[in-house]
Amino acid sequence: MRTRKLVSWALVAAAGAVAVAADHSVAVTTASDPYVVVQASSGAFNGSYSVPLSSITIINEPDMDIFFWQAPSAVPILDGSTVVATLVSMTVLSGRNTLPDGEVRYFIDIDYGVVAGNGGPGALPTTFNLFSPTLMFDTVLNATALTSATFGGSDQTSNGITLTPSGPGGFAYTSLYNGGTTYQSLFNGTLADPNGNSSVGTGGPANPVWNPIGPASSIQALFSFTVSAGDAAGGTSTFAVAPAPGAGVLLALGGILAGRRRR
Ligand SMILES: [Ca+2]
Repeated sequence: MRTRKLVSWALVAAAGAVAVAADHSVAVTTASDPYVVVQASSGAFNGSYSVPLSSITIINEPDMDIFFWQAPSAVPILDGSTVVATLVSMTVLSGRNTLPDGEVRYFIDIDYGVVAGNGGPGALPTTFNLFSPTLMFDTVLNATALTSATFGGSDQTSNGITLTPSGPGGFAYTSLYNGGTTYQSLFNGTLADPNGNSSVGTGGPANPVWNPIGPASSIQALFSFTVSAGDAAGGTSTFAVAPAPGAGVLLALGGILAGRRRR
């Protein structure tokens, strides 16, 4: 108990940014800096909003590492003094959690809403890129992963709405691991409704399952899409990685007792 407390204090002292070298008795989880990046572009205007790691809530405990940021209010995304778009709301929760049975999970949860700029005289659409942090951790040798997400929008200008995916491969949502390998891409169809004050939306997959991905040491998620001028869009997602049952748990906990307790 005493040793674990000391290690935990060492993590806090390192501000959660630098891994404590070569002590594999405790899992070390870190998040990239900046923690969140939101980009918006419309016509000739490009804006970006970044959340530095120093401004988020970080909790390091033996059983968990939590990284949390929530937009305190609507945030304008600016190009100089021009408002390109608005980040209406956003919450990004990530980290390491230990379930009651001792299983360790790494996860990134995202929840956000945006409104496209009105586009000026040409009423141009706005393209958004929302990047989660990269969450880094001690390698899980036999990892499994799961993604679930929703994506949609609503017309705010009484002339219908169009949501066009614009991420890698033409998808609106992508979950990545190990620095760039795609785990899952979701939402590759344009969502549109020509009617005023209409809403469009989709979710997927309907029944997410854990799939084996081999060794994993980092995860990230991103949304990329284009919204018709002045309209709203939003989404939610969960991306989780856990050891395959009966395999990685021993490595994660560094002891065989936990394995014997598994039913
Ligand atoms: Ca519209």
